[in-house]
Formats: sequence, structure tokens, C-alpha cells
Amino acid sequence: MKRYDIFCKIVDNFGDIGVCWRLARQLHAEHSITITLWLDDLSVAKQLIPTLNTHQASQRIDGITICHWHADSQFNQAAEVVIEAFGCELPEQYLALMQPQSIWINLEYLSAENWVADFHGGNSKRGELTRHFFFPGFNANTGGLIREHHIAKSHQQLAKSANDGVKVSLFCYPNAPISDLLHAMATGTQAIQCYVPATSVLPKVATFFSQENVQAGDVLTHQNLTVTILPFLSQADYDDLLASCDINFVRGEDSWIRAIWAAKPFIWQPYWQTEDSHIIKLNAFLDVFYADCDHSAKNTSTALHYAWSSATLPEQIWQDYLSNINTITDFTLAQCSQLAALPDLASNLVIFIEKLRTNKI
Ligand code: TRH
Repeated sequence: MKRYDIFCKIVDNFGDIGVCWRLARQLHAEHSITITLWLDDLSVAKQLIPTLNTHQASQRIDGITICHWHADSQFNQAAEVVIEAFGCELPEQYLALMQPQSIWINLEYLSAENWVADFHGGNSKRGELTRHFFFPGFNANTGGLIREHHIAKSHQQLAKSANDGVKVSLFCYPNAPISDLLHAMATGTQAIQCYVPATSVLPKVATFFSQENVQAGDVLTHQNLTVTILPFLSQADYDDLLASCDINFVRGEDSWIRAIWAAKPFIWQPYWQTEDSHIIKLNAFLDVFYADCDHSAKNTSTALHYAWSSATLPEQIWQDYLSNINTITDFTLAQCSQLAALPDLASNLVIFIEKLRTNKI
């Protein structure tokens, strides 16, 4: 059995663990690879993996060995393949155990920008070791997108809910114009059921409903809008929420990709970066994803994305989006199928590693 070690530092938010956990499970389940996932923050991870025991230094979940990685961690042996997630910096003692033939991969962040294809597969030397850069991306010249093999089929099987209004899930950074969106939903002509997993946006939701605070289990109504506060869900339950809603507000990296596979209209909020780098990422994605979309549906999707990444969201932009929702729904489904025809990230990674192992790159 092949063995990979994955190192994941939870910098902030949930994306680092979200991507690493998904990748670890897929490499194990679909490629029969023995995975040890080294995690520096078990309590954040527990929110996505509820069965995780935060007091245990090492444990096995879904066939993955999860180890707590901390400043005093001691390593006896390095795996043949080491995946460093998002430049998290491998421990010095572990690096010292690695050999020149060790396969060291740095898994990079996802972006739809053109430069990604040029940098994917590049490498740099560190002493005798070589660090290879593996970039996720939206075309065949990149590492691809994380997608489990069962995904498309399981979503096709989901029955469309009838007559209970437009179902929306809301996961975003607190700086999004949340009150504006809730206001637009409340005053629109269509009934909206909005599901909000408990994250840092709850104070904003509470303020909109003139409450001191809101919590999981609360159902709040204003005009045509009903908001249901959910607990923070396990990753599997969150995936199901995306698949069962009509429109998904997502953010960061992992929920963004997952919204694509849910094959429902979605609005992505990139993680805020200095010098408007996140807007460059947003532009690149909108250009790639909506390139072949009907003019009006494209304009309204683009307008909603830009407003959602700014301080204000004019009511009309949301109404225009809803007016185009059937076209956007059909288009998103078609895009999902097209992207799902490309090889997935885990398979690309395994092939890349095999080529390195046999000196074919
Ligand atoms: O949490 P994020 O904002 O993570 C981000 C990105 O990864 C970004 O690239 C990075 O720079 C920054 O963190 C530090 O969003 P993301 O990537 O969507 O990760 C959220 C994960 O949490 C995803 O795997 C889905 C999961 N999740 C649940 O498991 N349950 C929930 O209830 C919700 C709302 C999310």
C-alpha cells in the first residue's frame, strides 16, 4: 500500500482542513492510499469531523489516521510522499528525515487566473530536496478540482422540492452586505427560505431581525423571508445542504468547489486579500465560468458577485438575479457537467506523483 503524509495548518477559517479532509478521504477511498493527516488544530477540525476526539494524539476516522501536530511532535520516519498543504511549512525534524528521492508536493490554493497553468508542476530546490508545486484549477493544464467520483450521480438522484419557495443557503464572511441581501429577500415577490449554518455572520443576522442574538434552531421571519439558523454542520451534511438548495452563497475555496458540484446557482465570495487580489481572483473566475452564458444571465450573475464582494447590495441586483434564475440554473448544471468531464484533482495528483516516482517528469 502506498503511504502519503499530509500536513495541514489551520491558519484561520475552515478551508485548510476542509480541503485536506476531503482530499485525504478521497485518496484513501478511491486510490487505496494509506494517509496520515497531521493537523495542528483538532478543535477546529472537530467542527467538520464531529467524531474527532480532540484529546487523542492519534486516531483513525474513515480509514484516515489523524495525528495532532504540535511544536513538540516527534517523527520517526518520513513517508515516501509528503503533501504540504498551502505552504504550511513542514517541521524541521521531519524535513531532516526526508531523502532526495522523497516526493514533496506543495498543494496550492485554487484560482482561475491564467498564470496558474504556467506554474502548475513547477518545483524549487531546498538543499537536496525538491518541492513540487501542484495547483488546482479549472482546465486540463492545471491540477483540476477536487471531486469525488460518486458526486455527479448522487446529485442527479436528489428530487427537486416543490412549492416551498426558493431555498437558499448562506455561508459568507461577515463583511458581505448581509443586511442588504436579507432586506432584498424579504421585500421580493418570491418566498425565500434561507438556511444559515452557525458561523461568524450570526450577529449580522440578529441585527437584521432586531434581536440581541440568534442561535441554531431559531426560525425568524420578515415579510417574504424565513431564515432558519442551523448548527455548524459536519462537512458531509453541509455538502447535502448545498445539493438540496436552489441557490448557494459560498466562500473561500472548498465550499466554492462544492457549490459547483451541487450544480445549483451559487454566489462565491472570495477570501479578502490586500490590494484587491481577491477581486482579481473573482474576475478570473467569472470570466472562465460564465464565458458562454446567455448575456442577461451572465450580467446579472456578475453584478451580484461584485455587489456581494463590496459594501452594498442594491435590491434590484438580487431581483434581477431571481428573474434570470431558470437560465442560470440550466447554465450552472451544464457547466458542472463540463467541468466534471475533466480529471479530478486527486486522480491528477496520483498520476503526477507516479510520474515523479518513475522519473517521467
Ligand atoms: O472557511 P473558509 O473561508 O476557508 C478559507 C479558504 O480556504 C481560503 O482559501 C483560505 O485562504 C482561508 O480559508 C484561510 O471557506 P471554505 O474554503 O469554503 O471552507 C469551509 C469548509 O467548512 C468547507 O469544507 C465546508 C465546511 N463547512 C462545514 O463543514 N459545515 C458548515 O456548516 C459550513 C458552513 C462549512
